[in-house]
Amino acid sequence: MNIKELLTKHLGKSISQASDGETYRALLIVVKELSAQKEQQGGKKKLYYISAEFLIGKLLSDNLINLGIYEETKKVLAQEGKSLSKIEEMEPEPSLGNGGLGRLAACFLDSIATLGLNGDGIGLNYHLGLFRQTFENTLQKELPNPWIEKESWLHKTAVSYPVEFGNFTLHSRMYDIAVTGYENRTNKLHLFDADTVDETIVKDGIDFDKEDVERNLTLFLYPDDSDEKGRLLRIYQQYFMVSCAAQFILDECISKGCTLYDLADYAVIQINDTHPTMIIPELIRLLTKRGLDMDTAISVVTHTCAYTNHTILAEALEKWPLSYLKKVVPQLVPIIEILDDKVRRKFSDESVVIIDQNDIVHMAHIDIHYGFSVNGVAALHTEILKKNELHSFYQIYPEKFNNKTNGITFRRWLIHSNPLLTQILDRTIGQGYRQDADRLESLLHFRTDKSVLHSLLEMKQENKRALCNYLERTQSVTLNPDSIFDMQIKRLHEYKRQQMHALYIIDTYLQIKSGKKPSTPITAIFGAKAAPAYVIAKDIIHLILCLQELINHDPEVSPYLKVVMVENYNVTNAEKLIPACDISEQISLASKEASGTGNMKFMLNGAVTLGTEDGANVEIHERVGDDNIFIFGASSDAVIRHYAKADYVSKDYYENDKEIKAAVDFITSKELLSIGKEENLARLKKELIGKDWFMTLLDFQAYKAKKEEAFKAYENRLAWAEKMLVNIASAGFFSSDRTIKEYNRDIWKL
Ligand code: 26Y
Repeated sequence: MNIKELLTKHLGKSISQASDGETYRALLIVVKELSAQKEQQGGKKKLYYISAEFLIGKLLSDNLINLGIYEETKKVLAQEGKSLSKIEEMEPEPSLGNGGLGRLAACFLDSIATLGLNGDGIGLNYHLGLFRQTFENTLQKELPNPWIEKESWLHKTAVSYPVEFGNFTLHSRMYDIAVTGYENRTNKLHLFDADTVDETIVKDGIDFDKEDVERNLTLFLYPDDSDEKGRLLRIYQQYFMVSCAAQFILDECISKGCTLYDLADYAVIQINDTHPTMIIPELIRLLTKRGLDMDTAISVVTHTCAYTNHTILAEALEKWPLSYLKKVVPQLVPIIEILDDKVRRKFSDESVVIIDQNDIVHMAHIDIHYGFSVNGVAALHTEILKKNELHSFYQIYPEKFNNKTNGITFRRWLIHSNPLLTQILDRTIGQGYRQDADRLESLLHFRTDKSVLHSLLEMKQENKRALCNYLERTQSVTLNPDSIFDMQIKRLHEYKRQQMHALYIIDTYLQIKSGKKPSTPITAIFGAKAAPAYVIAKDIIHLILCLQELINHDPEVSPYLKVVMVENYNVTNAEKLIPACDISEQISLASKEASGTGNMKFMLNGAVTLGTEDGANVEIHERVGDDNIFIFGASSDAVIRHYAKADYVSKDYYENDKEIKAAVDFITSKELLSIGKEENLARLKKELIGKDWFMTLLDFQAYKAKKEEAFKAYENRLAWAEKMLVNIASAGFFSSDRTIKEYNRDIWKL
């Protein structure tokens, strides 16, 4: 049956008679059936990618693309008077992740299936994804973000496991989501849930009783961990996830003939950051219960588990008080004590222990001692791990350390989100790049081909117009598509330095007011959610929203400068924003952004990076060359030295640089205070002058100079188009297919 017949059969009427909602649900069922036909048994060894986050985003279009029926479906719907893009809008986004780490896991699942590898994801079925963000009176407000409807991508299975906590037992339920590769097999994302969870306990925004674990366990992605109850709940969630995962993995392996002694021949477990670390002691516990002696169990598990590190920020490296573990998962405590004891007998270095003198358990240390691989997510990041953060471990286990530079799936971030660019590529270099991203390089042959360069400029212009329409419709902001679209979209964090971008906007505002106007108008576009308890991050959002209010309503300034903060930044918004970007802001303090993956998405879509030598920016720079990227700021070595010597004093920069002083002082000017809240603005200003932990003021002038260079370069459109082309042509390396091939070659060996 073709797609039209399948849809008609499900609808029980013609497509033209069905509503968009009915058509969406029929498509969902048809796609689920087609995906299921591509499931494969087989392969003795299987990868289990365990992650607290899978930021999968909407699935309909990507599944249609991967099944090879996108164009046909679009055509059939059009013939029946329906628009596929309107039907896509019916789908709620599963926002089951915070940002980069969760989105990476989703890109990886796509690539694993696309490469035909035997690998599943395992995580939690959060009923409410990351909060929905609204802006009220220039402040962020958090609302519940439900995504599960009666008809959804979830398939309820019969699989259920008991999970024992200190004071009670919960029974899990496994739900599956099919992951279909591009013209290849279907794998699965297994999401564990508990039938007792009850959405009605959520009240007033995203508040709920944090102690009612039976009813709240899988309600939210990362409950607020600013208080002890929230932190305990995170441990409940993490143990629930890994205990289900361990039981499931052992069951699957045993059903294929595994004796448990040979577990590593059947399973490889990739631990995505430290959130799933407890799978190590849990597996050891289960193996000893099933008859292995302790040393053998430890050895088997060590040969099965591999760990990925995504951060060097101390506050994100998980450390749990032993007392928390005693309360939530007492059965793991004796095992963790044995693991610690073995380390202490072997090494005298206190910095590598598992349970430290203050009875704090260092989760990453469990992964490194009791896993066979440790990888960072970009070349620079891995080097910093080896040289600094994890240096003692690198000396003990040099053979475990390896780099896997992140990547993104081109199916979602090119074919789906930028059909105009996809057409240009198909036309100029053929479709081969869809399976083999390195072939994008052949676009370089057209570097001086004016018709190709013009078609790139037209593509960008058209995408900018579409974005203007979307923002007009959804946020009632009017933008000028002939201005430079300068974007910074990512989680709000001080190290990512949205505040530096905001200071630049203030500086430009003051310049315009004093008569110096930019030659090409600028539109600064932000998208960012701040963690609900992260006070300064919320203050930065407040500042940006106040600037938006002030600048966009000032007739003297707004023809040259506009500011927009997109509400509820998520995967769906990103898909609309990225294809319309000219300048990609990747301005983290060097050494702090492990990799970044937005930088790769922008490059692939023909934006030019304005960034520091940080994370994967370094590798982008290497590939596009000095002429096709704008790099500025202190090097990671210089930054690391500043931290070591504690010699950075932001106040000196504030006092000695008139422009910096004027911009910082403007945060509490009467103009901004008439819009915003004194408490928030004054707190942010004080932070910048008195602390500025991420050295905004240090890099401000270099940032400003480089940005002005970029704006100047934009005025020569044909030369700019060549920069776009080189960026697109050099993006092949950043395909997650390449990343996954490396994981498989060096770690998984499937
Ligand atoms: C401990 C808990 C509060 C926590 C929750 C989420 C800690 C960290 C995270 C998320 C981290 C994250 O998204 N890290 C990002 O991972 C990307 C994929 O590797 C990198 O590209 C990016 O640089 C890094 O910040």
